[in-house]
Order: sequence, then structure tokens, then C-alpha cells
Amino acid sequence: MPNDLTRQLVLLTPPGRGAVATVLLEGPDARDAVQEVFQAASNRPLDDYAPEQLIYGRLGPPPGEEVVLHCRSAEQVEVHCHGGTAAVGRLEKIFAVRGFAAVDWQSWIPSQEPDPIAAAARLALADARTAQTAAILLDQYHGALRREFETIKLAICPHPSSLIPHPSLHQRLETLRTLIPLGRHLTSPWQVVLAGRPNVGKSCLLNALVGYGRAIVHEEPGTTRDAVTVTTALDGWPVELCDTAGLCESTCPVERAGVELARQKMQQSDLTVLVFDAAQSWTPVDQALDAAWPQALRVHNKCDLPRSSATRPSGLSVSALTGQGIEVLAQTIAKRLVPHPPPPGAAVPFTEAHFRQIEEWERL
Ligand SMILES: Nc1nc2c(ncn2[C@@H]2O[C@H](COP(=O)(O)OP(=O)(O)O)[C@@H](O)[C@H]2O)c(=O)[nH]1
Ligand SMILES: [Mg+2]
Repeated sequence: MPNDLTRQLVLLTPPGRGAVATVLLEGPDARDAVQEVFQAASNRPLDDYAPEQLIYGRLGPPPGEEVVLHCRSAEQVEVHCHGGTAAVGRLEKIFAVRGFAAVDWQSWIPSQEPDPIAAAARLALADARTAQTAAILLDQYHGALRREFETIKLAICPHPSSLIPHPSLHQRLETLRTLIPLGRHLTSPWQVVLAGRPNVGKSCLLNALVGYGRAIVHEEPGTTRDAVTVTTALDGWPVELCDTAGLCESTCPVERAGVELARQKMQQSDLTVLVFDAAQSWTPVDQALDAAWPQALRVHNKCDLPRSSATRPSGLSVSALTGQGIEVLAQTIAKRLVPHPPPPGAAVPFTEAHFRQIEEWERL
């Protein structure tokens, strides 16, 4: 609810996107303020309508903006108008002279939620990329983390002098701490880099994985020097796959810049998939590469071709060409990123403030 005497206008939909924009007018006598500038297609006044009814008409000086109103109460009116920025801009002007201050939804949401964790979850939900990450945030919105924090506080507070943590308390904190990496990625995708020597099939593998995920969210063109990134979902987790230039010794400055960028990306990533060509023999260069990235997920591509007889370290066998092993690869990547997905309804910390709070309790 708004403060006692403030009138505010909140744009609830993202600016510039969508066919319809939703603006909330909130504050003392908001419905009367709308009535002053609204002409219903039925010519009936707003008081004639039941609270749940939608009212079509025009708003503002003729010819007016086409809008649909939903009068939630005398203090709250939702206005659905054409999407984009022009119609919203006109509404802002019309209502600014009536004392409605434009407020962004990020500032508005905390005023709606007395529980700061629920408010943070509502804000974070706008950045959830998959249904799975949204479901976890929804659990937090519905109180999973708040209840867990309350339980922990209760366990700590009755005996502040006793600094020996209760064993179950220790266990609870440990569980929360292991979920921090997941919490960090509920609003931003995991970074997975595909790396390896030129021509092993990295770019083809990226396409195959995206085909498996079937949910491209974002695509950026790249050159030999740039890294090409595509955001997809692997087993329900949002993942930014990054294709890199081949890792090789080169004297060409452009290629060397590409290789350097690839190394940086690998270092910064959550996981590197190191791709080798199963049809080629295992060389000392492969061996050196493999040894340099011990945490990487080792993948032997082109398993549709006759396999080179040379022995090679174990790894996932896949074919970007036929699709063989791609599903297992996607699942293995997901498992490496989230080894222990929390059960539905579990408490998951998801903001820096939550992470700090857990660390503070752990130090007690
Ligand atoms: N037979 C076969 N060829 C493949 C496979 N993956 C990639 N290729 C071929 O290998 C070549 C290099 O692939 P590309 O993805 O460009 O390799 P990159 O340099 O590592 O990105 C292309 O001719 C692809 O068609 C595969 O799984 N099987
Ligand atoms: Mg390539």
C-alpha cells in the first residue's frame, strides 16, 4: 500500500517490450483521478462497475489513449495501455499534473512486501531465465528462506553466551552454504566454455547442445577473436555457452588474441568443456592441454568416425554430427554445475545479504 498521502504511478511491465504496458496508479482517490480523464466506451461512470470488472475506454484529451482499466479499489487502478514508451509517456504526463509521481517497480516492490526476503525474491523473479530457477525463487517468495532464517535465529538467540553451535544448527548452516553457488545463478546463467584445439568440433557441439536445450535466449555474433555466446537451458538450468577460438600456438596476432581470450574465458567460467577429436590420435599437445585444465569436463567428439587406435584418457564420447551422446553431455554439464539440486520448497539463499548473513552465523 502507498504511504498515506502519496500518489504514485508505477510501470509494472518492462519498458519498450510487449504489446501491452501495465501502469498502476496508487494513492488517495486514485480512481476519482482516473475518472476525471477517462471516457468508458459504455459511457458509464467507474463507480458503476464491480471491482473485478475490466473497463474499456479512452483516457486523456481526445482522441485519447485506448486503455483497459481494472479498478482494484478507490486507491488502486491498473491501466493497461498500448506497449512501448509513447502511450506510457502520455499517461505519465496526464497523471503528473494530478500529483502522481512516477516510481520504478524496483522501488515499489519493497513497499508492497513487509518481508524483505519476499521482496528480494519478487525482484529476482524478474531475472529468472527458466521455470526451474523461477520455482526456487517462488519458494523463497513463499517463505522458505525466511522460515529457515527464523529457525536459525531462534537456535542462536536463546543462549547468546553459549558459543558452541547446536549440531543441527551447524548442519542447517552447512546446507545453506552449499546452496550459495546455486543461489548466485538464480538470476544469471552459469558460464560454460567450450574449448579445445581448432577443428575438433567446438562450434558444432555448441549448436548440438543448443538444439538439445531448444531454448535460445540470446545470441551474439562473434569473429575469430570474439567469443560467441548463446544462452540456453540444460536440464532446466540457464547456461551461457561460450564457443572459443581454437587453442593453438600461432604467430598471427589476430589468432593469438583469440587464444588469449579463450584462456581468459576458461578461467572465469563455471565449467570448461575440453573438446578433443576422437578420430585423431592423442598427441603431446592434447596431453599438455588436458593437464593444464584438470577441472575441465573431457569430451571426445566425432565418435561417429572410426576411432583412432591411440590410447586416450577417459571422457564422454559424443558426436556433434549425429547427436550421439549429446543428451548425456548436457546432463553431465548440468550435474557438474548443480551437483545437488535442492528439493522443492527448500530454503535457498540468493542475495549477497543472505550470503553474508550465513557467513556471519558460521563465524559464531
Ligand atoms: N564426423 C564428424 N565431423 C564433425 C563432428 N563435429 C564437427 N565435425 C566437423 O569438424 C569440422 C570442424 O568443426 P567445427 O565445429 O568448426 O570445429 P571447431 O574449430 O572446433 O569449432 C567441420 O567440418 C565439422 O563438420 C562430428 O561429431 N563428427
Ligand atoms: Mg569454431
